[in-house]
Amino acid sequence: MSKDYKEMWNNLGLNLKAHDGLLSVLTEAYKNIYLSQKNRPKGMGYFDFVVSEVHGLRIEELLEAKESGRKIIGTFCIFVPEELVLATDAVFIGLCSGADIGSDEAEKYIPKNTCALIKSFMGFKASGLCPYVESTDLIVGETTCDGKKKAFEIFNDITGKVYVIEVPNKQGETDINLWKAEIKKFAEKLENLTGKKITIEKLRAASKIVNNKRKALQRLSLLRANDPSPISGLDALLINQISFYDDPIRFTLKLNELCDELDDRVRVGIGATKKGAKRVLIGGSPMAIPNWKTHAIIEGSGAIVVGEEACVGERSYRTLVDLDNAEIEEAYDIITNRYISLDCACFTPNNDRMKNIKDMVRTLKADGFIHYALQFCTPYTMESYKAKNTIATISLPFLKIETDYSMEDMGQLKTRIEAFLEMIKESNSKNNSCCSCRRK
Ligand code: BJ8
Repeated sequence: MSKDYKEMWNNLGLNLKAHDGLLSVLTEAYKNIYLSQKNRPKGMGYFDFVVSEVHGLRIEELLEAKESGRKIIGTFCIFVPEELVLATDAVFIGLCSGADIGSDEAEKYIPKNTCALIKSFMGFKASGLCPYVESTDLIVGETTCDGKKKAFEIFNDITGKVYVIEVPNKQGETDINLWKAEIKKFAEKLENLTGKKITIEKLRAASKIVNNKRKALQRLSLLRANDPSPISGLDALLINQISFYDDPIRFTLKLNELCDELDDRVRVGIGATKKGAKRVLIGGSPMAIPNWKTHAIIEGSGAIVVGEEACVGERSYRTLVDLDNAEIEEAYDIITNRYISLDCACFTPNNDRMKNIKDMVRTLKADGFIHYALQFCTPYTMESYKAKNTIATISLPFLKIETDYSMEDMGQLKTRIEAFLEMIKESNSKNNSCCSCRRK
């Protein structure tokens, strides 16, 4: 950290002792997992800095924004339209939910057998460890899964600032109508909170900012299709995680600068691993910061993660919102359609996800697919069945893992992942090292 932020944290009501403990664990983990990587692109320096200031400078920026009259909107899900938030000149922030923190405290409110993501955000708040939650003016929840739906009721009891949007379970006409009404209700909520009217001009400007961020993330994603990939999966995952809480304009600029450097690396053949390293696509439950566990095991075993078929990944930036020629009512339709077309496992059926998995395998030239689900995450653990069948149609090695944020199963996961990488090796040699047939 560039300076002492104790006074700021104290004013936010954090538990300073526990918070110091959290920061020292995170700093150590970051050193071991990230800074120990060899031959990282220079442009990662910016993202290392952002991580080092995650509870410092960025919080200071949010408090300054509040001071100047802007509102801070916290979210946990990519169904919350960032465009609407920015159109009211508010700040959009993804909240902490990726660490095994305060589980004992969280279990005073929610059952033990709850997914790690929900437990984490309850634990962060209940233990006084999240300066983001304390900085927000509004926290937006959603009805995507039963766990979140019920947890947000309790979260509102604790924080008093949760607003829940209803996400339909299907994607038919009646669901689209319901979703559009929800989007408009949310827009009204934002207008009332900020005192700023959402006009078409403001929406267009906001969607440009968000689209530019998504385009930069798409550019990063495509660069990983190269062999060797010019960036590690760990670094790419980190960038995706940071995209949820950094200033979007600055983030886009820095990411495009990094992609320029990655273009150069591709031109001269510099990669994060040697050419020919086994390429893994991972998909399923979101990996919120600082959940780096599975990537660390895969890359520590000599393979490379070439894509995340997840919300912290492709699902968040796959599609854009084009409002250039739209008037206000049509703009709401475009936003409605864009978000209800997300291929989250909360939908039934969710066939688009299967098609998207195959597309990602092909585009990123993956040698194997790991389906990753958090324990007790019913939508993704259930959907692993369909994902497995989908992957079987292209004869690609498949591995299903269920885990949480603790380190207890590290050894077991490592053994299973190493066996999976062996399976890829055998499968590749059986196919005369030519697996391009699978990627069609
Ligand atoms: S759009 S994946 S961010 S809902 S991991 S809390 S689903 S039990 S996070 Fe999600 Fe939005 Fe969908 Fe993405 Fe429930 Fe599963 Fe926990 Fe989850």
